[in-house]
Amino acid sequence: MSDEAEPHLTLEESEAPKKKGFWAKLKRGLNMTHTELIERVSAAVQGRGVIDEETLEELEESLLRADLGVTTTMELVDEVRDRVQRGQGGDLVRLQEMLVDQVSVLLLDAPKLEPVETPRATLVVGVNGVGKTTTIAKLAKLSADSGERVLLAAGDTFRAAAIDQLCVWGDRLGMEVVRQKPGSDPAAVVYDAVHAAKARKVDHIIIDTAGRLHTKSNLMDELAKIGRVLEREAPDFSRRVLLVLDATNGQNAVRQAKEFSATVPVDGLVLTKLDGTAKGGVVVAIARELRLPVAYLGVGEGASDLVEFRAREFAAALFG
Ligand SMILES: Nc1nc2c(ncn2[C@@H]2O[C@H](COP(=O)(O)OP(=O)(O)O)[C@@H](O)[C@H]2O)c(=O)[nH]1
Ligand SMILES: [Mg+2]
Repeated sequence: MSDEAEPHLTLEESEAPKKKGFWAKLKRGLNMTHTELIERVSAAVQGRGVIDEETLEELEESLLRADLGVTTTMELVDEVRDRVQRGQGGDLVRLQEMLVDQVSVLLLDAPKLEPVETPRATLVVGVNGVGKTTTIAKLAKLSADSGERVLLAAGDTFRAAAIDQLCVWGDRLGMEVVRQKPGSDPAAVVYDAVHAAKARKVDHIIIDTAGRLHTKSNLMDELAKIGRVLEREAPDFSRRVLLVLDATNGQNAVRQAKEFSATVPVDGLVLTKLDGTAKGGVVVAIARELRLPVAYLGVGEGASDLVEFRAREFAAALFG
C-alpha cells in the first residue's frame, strides 16, 4: 500500500502534504472503514451494472454503519440520487468520485485549527483510555521532527502509572519529562515545566492531564488553574487545548466531545485509533456536528502514527 500514489487533488485547499508517508499512513489507518464503505456498494454496483435505488440503499446502510451519522448520510445519498437523475451517474469509480467530492466539501466547510506560534503550550485533555498520553508522544515527535525543542509535563498526577507511561515515552523519544509525585497538584507540575522550559529554551511544552469527566467542576478548576500558571509564568507562550477522542467509540465520541467542549474551551480535536475501527466516518459526523476543528488523526500505537487532518485527503482515503 505504501507504493500507492497520492490522490489526484484539485481543490485549492489541498496542496498535498509533503511529509513522507502521509498518504500511506492515512490509507492504512482508514482501511477498515474504507472496506466497510466500499465493499458492499461496490458489489451492488457491479452486480447490477447501474446506480439505482437498490445500490443507493446499500450506500445508505454502509454510510450509517461507518458512523457518518444520519444527517450526513441522508444528504450524501440525496445528492448522489440527484446527480444520477441529472445523468451524472455511471460506474463505481464515478460514484466514488462523487462521494469524495461531496465529503470534501462538507469537511472543508468545518472550522480549521489555527496554527499557534512558538513558544507554545499544548494542553491535552480527554477521558481515560482514549489515547492522550500516546497522542502526546506523537505530537512531541511531530514537533521535534520539525526542529522544535519539546518538553513534556506529566500533569496526569492521578495515577503513578500515567506518570511512568509518559516517562517511558520521554526516554524513547529522548525528551525531558517534568514530573512530580503521584497525587501532586498538576498546576505545580506545569509551574516546574514552564521554568524548565525557559531555562532550556524550549519551543513547545506538551501537558498531559487527568481528564476525568465525572468530576467536571474539578476538571474545570484544574484546567483553569493550569491556565493561570501559564498566564503568570509564561505569558509569551501561546496556548491551545486539544481534546482527544477515541474513534472506536463511534457516536459516543460525539457525545463525549459535546460534554467536554461545554466544560472546557477546546481549540481542536484529535481522533485516535482509526486503525482499529470500521466506524471512521465518525470523524465526518464530529467535524460537522461540533463545529470544532479536527486537528490530527491517530492511526496506530507508534510515535509516528499520527497524521494531520486534511479534508480532501481524508475523503479520498475513505471513498477513493
Ligand atoms: N491502535 C491504536 N491504539 C492506540 C492509538 N492511540 C492510543 N492507542 C492505545 O490506546 C491505549 C490507551 O492509550 P493512552 O495513551 O494510555 O490513553 P490515555 O489514558 O488517554 O492517556 C494504549 O494501549 C495505546 O497504545 C491509536 O491511534 N491506534
Ligand atoms: Mg494517560
